[in-house]
Amino acid sequence: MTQPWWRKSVVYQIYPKSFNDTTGTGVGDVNGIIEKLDYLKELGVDVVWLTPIYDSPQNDNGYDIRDYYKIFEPYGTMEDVERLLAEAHNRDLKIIFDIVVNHTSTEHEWFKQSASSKDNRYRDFYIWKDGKNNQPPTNWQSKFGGNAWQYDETTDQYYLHLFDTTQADLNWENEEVRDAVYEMMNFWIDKGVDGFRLDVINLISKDQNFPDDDGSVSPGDGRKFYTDGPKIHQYLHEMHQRVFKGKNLLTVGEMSSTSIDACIKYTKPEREELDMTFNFHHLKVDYPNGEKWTTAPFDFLELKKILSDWQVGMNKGGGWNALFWCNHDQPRIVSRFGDDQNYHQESAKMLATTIHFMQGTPYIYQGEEIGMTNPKFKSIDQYRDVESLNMYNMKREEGIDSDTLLKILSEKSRDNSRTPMQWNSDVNAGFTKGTPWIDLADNYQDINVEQALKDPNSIFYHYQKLIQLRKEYDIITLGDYQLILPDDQAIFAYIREYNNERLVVLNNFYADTVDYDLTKLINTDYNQAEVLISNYSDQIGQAESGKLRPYESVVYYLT
Ligand code: TEU
Repeated sequence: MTQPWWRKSVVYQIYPKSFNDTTGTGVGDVNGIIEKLDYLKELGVDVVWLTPIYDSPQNDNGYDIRDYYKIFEPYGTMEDVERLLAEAHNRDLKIIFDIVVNHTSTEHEWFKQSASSKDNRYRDFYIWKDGKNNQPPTNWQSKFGGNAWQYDETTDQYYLHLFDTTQADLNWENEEVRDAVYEMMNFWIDKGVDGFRLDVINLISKDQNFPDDDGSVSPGDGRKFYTDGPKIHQYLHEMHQRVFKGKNLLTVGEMSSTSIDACIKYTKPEREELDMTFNFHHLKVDYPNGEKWTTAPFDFLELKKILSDWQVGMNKGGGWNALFWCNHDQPRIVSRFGDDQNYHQESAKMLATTIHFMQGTPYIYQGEEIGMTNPKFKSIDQYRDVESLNMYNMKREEGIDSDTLLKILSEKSRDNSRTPMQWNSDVNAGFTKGTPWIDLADNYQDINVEQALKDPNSIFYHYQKLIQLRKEYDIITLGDYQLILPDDQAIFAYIREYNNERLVVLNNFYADTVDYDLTKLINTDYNQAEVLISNYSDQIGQAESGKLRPYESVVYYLT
């Protein structure tokens, strides 16, 4: 069966600031990415996603764009980017850009104009409202803490910012905004960019009544008035017509608090919106009662249920998932759902197998392929992330002690994934010859790329094999998915089925050994069971029933 190329692809996410510094500034750069393209080829990925590299004051590390047509100076020049595209294409690698169009930096020229007076021609590029009795227009909360409206004296009105106060929401109701966005996206396609990751794209259409939130979810939550909002499908379809159509791109929407039904609509090919979506429900299983800023063990049964519901639901509705454990906003998965001390290799490989045998397009976040861990920062001075610092300051004001907060941050902060890429055991892990913009994890002597490439049993080669298997076996892309043992407290087991082939994927998520019996599990006949991949070197070719040792993972191919 022929399918779009991106259905059999694997994407590698680069956070340029922390990837590879060639100039000694302490932040990574575009030439640093070019230097590592052969490494990415060796891993076997097809596509590279770069988080924003545009000119930006960096209050949110580039998600606050000042100029969509300029490169952030420390990262390099437009010529460097052109060379990156050419070098990638020479190696048959595609590059997708991160497009942030829910908001811009308040330093963007549009915003400066817009804020300058009520009758400026850019006034309606953003969302301005009068206050209510000297209070903000609504009680909606910003995702980075505090009310989502910022008062601006110049014109005596408030502007909306769902994120930081320096990230002002664009007004998508305004046709001129949409035109300007499509024009900018086409500029990058003309440069040779192969697609886009669209930042919080399901938040662009706001309920134009701007009601207060009644607090049914949490005080001033507000999400129901802009998540998957009234005109979202109309806007994405329009974007498809004006930007994507007929260009063979990869488009992936980052969807905040979305639903399966909405994501089917976003990704069903005939609707002409996007190719695939990220959702985050499976990464909230360690947020008890929806609260991120606390420490809690993860709910394993819930994790299985959520991932499985999305597998079955999206397949049934004709949609397509982006599969991932890690990105620049999430703690490292081996520290989170694995064991980064006693079973580092085993659990990192097991987690990789769990997600890579699902239906969808897998994403690997830089360093995940060598099992990079949370850095376990001890001091607030080590943190850089605006969300973490806001949270820390707000909770300190509420009277929570610093040790408690530091413990929470060491598990939940976005900076956990933003520490420099660990290339080798030299100074600063080979990331920079200068002073890194953020501290490294101090385990880089043991966990680094050079080491991983030397060891045939490394996590790196496990990922490499998973990527190869996806290319060889159509069942991984096309097979139906069924969760088995839904109530088992330790094993995440599922079956994929396509024509007369079956895959049985068994993963032990804990450190105790558990028994299983393959014949009982699948409850049908088969002639042959072959082990396709496992994470214990003595597992290959073993019998069909047995034990799963700590964090053991094994995949059977049955015919
Ligand atoms: O993130 C959107 C988002 O909602 C989160 O994953 C966010 O980090 C989380 O809500 C915080 O608890 C995207 C980007 O990936 C993130 O880096 C940006 O900060 C954010 O949008 C704003 O552009």
